[in-house]
Amino acid sequence: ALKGVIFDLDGVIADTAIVHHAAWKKLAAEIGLPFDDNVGERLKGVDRRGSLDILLEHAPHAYSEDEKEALAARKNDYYRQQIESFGPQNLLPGARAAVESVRRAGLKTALASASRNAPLLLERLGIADLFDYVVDANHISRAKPDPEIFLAAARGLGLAPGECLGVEDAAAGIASIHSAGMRAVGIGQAQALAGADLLLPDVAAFDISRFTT
Ligand code: G16
Ligand code: MG
Repeated sequence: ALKGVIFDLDGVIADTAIVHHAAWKKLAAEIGLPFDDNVGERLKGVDRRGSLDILLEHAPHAYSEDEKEALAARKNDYYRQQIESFGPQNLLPGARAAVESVRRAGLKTALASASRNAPLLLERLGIADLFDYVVDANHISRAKPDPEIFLAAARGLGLAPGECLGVEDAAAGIASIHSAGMRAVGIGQAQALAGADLLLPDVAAFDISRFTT
């Protein structure tokens, strides 16, 4: 039976997918690289360095390690500037209610975020106490689509992967959930989420009774 739900943060709970997107787009323009929605979609859920590598796929020349470090730091500065002013108003509509409904149904809740900024965001959004366990990029060594982060979340909840459900807005996240041996709920319209077991337009449409009855 289902005993826990593991939520992604950016794009599921927090309205930050658009902020990451804008920061990468700004960086791409500055260094003269193409950036369209297709690239934007591929970056979702992928960690900072992995995202940069995708962005640089079409770069006309190679970048040194130091240059890559600097570019990743620059993108993070743009992102941080935006979330500096974040508060509970930046939760996605229905996000708090969705997590609370899971708790009320007697299930455990965890957060699995590829972001190193997750602790700051959780604090700003005022939702840290909604989760029984939190795993972010600071705790793991292999990024989504590797299953490590969702497996760590299940372990933290004291549950078997098969007892958990993952909720994600990114293709890399759905892949991570599935390789962890969990069922996946996709949030959004993207073609890239077609592999999800259930696809919902937004987190407000998440209804835990669909899985418990
Ligand atoms: C998020 C975003 C990604 C972002 C990644 C790393 O993951 O979806 O777009 O690149 O975190 O973020 P940072 O640069 O803040 O460490 P998630 O898993 O919460 O969707
Ligand atoms: Mg996400």
